[in-house]
This record gives sequence, C-alpha cells and structure tokens, in this order.
Amino acid sequence: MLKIDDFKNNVKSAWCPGCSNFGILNAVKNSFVKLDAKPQDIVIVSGIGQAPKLPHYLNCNVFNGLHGRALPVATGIKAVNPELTVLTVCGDGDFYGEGGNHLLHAFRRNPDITSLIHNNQVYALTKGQASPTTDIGVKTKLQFDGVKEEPLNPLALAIIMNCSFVARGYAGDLEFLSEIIVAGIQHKGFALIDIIQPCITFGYHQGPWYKDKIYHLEKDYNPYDKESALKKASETGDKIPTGIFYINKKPVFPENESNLTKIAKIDKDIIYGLLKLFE
Ligand SMILES: Cc1ncc(C[n+]2csc(CCOP(=O)(O)OP(=O)(O)O)c2C)c(N)n1
Repeated sequence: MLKIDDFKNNVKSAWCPGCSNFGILNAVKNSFVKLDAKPQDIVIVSGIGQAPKLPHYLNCNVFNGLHGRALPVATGIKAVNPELTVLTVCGDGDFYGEGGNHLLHAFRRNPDITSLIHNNQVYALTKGQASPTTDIGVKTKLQFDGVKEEPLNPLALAIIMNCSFVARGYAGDLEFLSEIIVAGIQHKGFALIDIIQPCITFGYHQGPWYKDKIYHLEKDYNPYDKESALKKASETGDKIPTGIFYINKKPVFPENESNLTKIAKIDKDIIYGLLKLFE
C-alpha cells in the first residue's frame, strides 16, 4: 500500500504561502493513495500558470507543455499508453480560455483522462487579469472599468456537450475533493473536475466568502439525470453545490476510432523495432 510520502519530492514551491493550491495538491496525493496508483503509472500533463505547477511538486511522470495545450498532449499519451493513468492540471484561464478549443473536442472524443481545473476566476500567474470565469463588474488592473463579458459556466457547457463525467470540488474541502478525484480517475472517459480555488493574492473572493455557500449535492441526487444536472450547474450566488453533477457513459477514445488504435499500435512496434537495431 502506498503512502502520501511516496508522492512527495524535494522541489521548492513557488506558490504563495497559504495558497489554496496546496489543498488541491494534498487532495491529489490522497486520491492516488486511495487508488493505490503507483507514481510510475501516472502521467500529469499541465499547461502554463500557477495551477500547472502542481505536478512539479509530485513524484510521478510530468509533461509541462504550452499554455492551453495540455489536453491534446494528454490525449496522445493515453492513446498509445492506455495502461497509464493520465490527468491534466490547469488553471481556468489556461483550460477554458487558451485551451477552450481543445476542451470542446475532448467532450466529443471522450479520452479516458481526468482534468482538474483550479478555478480561481483570474489569471494568477500574470497577476490577476480577468479570465473566462471572472464575474461581470469585477475590476482588475487591466479591466479597470470592470469586466463587461458574461462569465463562462464550465459545468453547464460540459453537461450540454454530453461530457462523460462532470464534477465540482472546493480546495478547502480536502476529503470530499479527494473522493471526487478518485471517482473521476475511476470513471472510464473524459472527467472534468472544476475546483473552486480562492487565490489569496489576486482573487476577489477569499476562503471565508465560500464558507457558508459551498454545500455537497444531496445524497439522493441522481447524476444520470441531465436536466437536474443543468439546473444544479446553473445555481450561483448564495449556494454553490459541489459533487458529481453528471455522468454519461459513452465510447472512449481511441476505442471509438479503430483505425487510430491500429496506427498507434503499428507505430509503437516500428519504433521498438528500430530501437532494437541500435542495441
Ligand atoms: C501563448 C501564451 N499566452 C499568454 C501567456 C501568458 N500567461 C502565462 S500564465 C497566464 C495565465 C494563467 O492563468 P490561469 O490559467 O488561470 O492559471 P493560474 O495562474 O490562475 O493558476 C498567462 C496569460 C503565455 N505564457 N503563453
């Protein structure tokens, strides 16, 4: 049985002291322990930002790529190495803004990947500009007159697009968040887990603001009912639901693309054969 320490490394953190990203990091480690997932069997792909630094602080395989491009890389990794547990870790700006196009196609393709999105409603690494999830009226150093565009509702979008697994967690609710991550990894298909992550330096909502608003979806809530999932995803303001909103079982990529599977397999064999020539 693995322990939390098996996922620790010695990389010094660049996050602000007290950042809620630390809570998410602990939840991720907890979920790996619960799943008894070995570090060598896990790959985390990230983009650019504060959130995508999370895999730097974990003992497992990491690919830190371009801003917004985690999903296509992760999809490729999973397609040719189906035995690996593949996750992406990104911020809301990275994943919903720069990477928005890839997100739409992940909904359609349904790769067996779990995506964690640290949603702090700002671009934190670049010091607090508005992101796709910033609320109307919020003033920043760049949007000094207040944000004018409507924010994206990522859960509603995912549900409308028949995403295979849609959930929301909160960085300050570690145990529940770990359970959601475990369920997302166990789910076969694309799992989107939006995580409310108050940014203590550039965010406009801090931890106490969420304290009385966050609640767990009711015990008898049915995640297979699309209509109620959409209703729950549209709840904002005084009450913010967390939990598994929607589950939609459907064929997984690349099993739904038989030719691609064949090509991926042939390529792998050819590559191994070529490598053998140089032994
Ligand atoms: C192509 C490209 N555009 C812009 C940037 C600048 N940039 C780096 S991080 C970042 C914002 C990251 O914000 P978010 O994804 O919300 O993550 P956070 O830092 O809040 O965790 C931006 C705009 C970049 N590195 N590359």
